[in-house]
Amino acid sequence: MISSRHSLAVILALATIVASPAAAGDFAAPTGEVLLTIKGDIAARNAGDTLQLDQAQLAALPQSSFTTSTIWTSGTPTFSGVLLKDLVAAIGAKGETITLSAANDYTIKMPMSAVADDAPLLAFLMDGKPMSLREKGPVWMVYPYDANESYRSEETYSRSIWQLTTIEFGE
Ligand SMILES: Nc1nc2c(c(=O)[nH]1)N[C@H]1C(S)=C(S)[C@@H](COP(=O)(O)O)O[C@H]1N2
Ligand SMILES: [Mo]
Repeated sequence: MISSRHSLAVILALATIVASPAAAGDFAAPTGEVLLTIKGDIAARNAGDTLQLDQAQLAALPQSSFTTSTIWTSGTPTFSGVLLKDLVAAIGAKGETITLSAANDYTIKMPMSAVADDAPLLAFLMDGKPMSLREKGPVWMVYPYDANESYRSEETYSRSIWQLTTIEFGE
């Protein structure tokens, strides 16, 4: 028979385990093609100082999607993937500045403060399908341009980096 004091201790211990967020760092090595490499001030790593993510690992993070026209596509595609804010939370990323780089050497910097609740989205599906390099994939950072006039700005267009390969968190 467990004493009530012991039961309380067990309950408190279990409650502590349940309340702790999943430890950042819980990422196995990618088994598929690496779509994103993340560097800098991050708590989760699986390849030296960096975190490499394949599509299955991106799909295992919290998923979001929105439907919007863009100045680069026709119609109103639905983009699905991981909100940058959810990636930041999942991997314990910190720092003032985010530097994003593409396969074609295009690079942009944005402040961490520009990571909003609704955008940007690291999209890896358009209308439910992976995007080829020609279609600006495999990862395209997009905004819900139709939903908010402030997203139809040159600053946001310049941040809409396609063929995104690398994200670095830092000063
Ligand atoms: N990978 C990649 N993404 C990019 C760019 C680029 O050159 N390469 N140009 C950016 C800039 S500065 C803007 S304004 C828009 C340009 O879109 P446009 O080439 O259709 O004018 O995409 C952004 N995303
Ligand atoms: Mo631009």
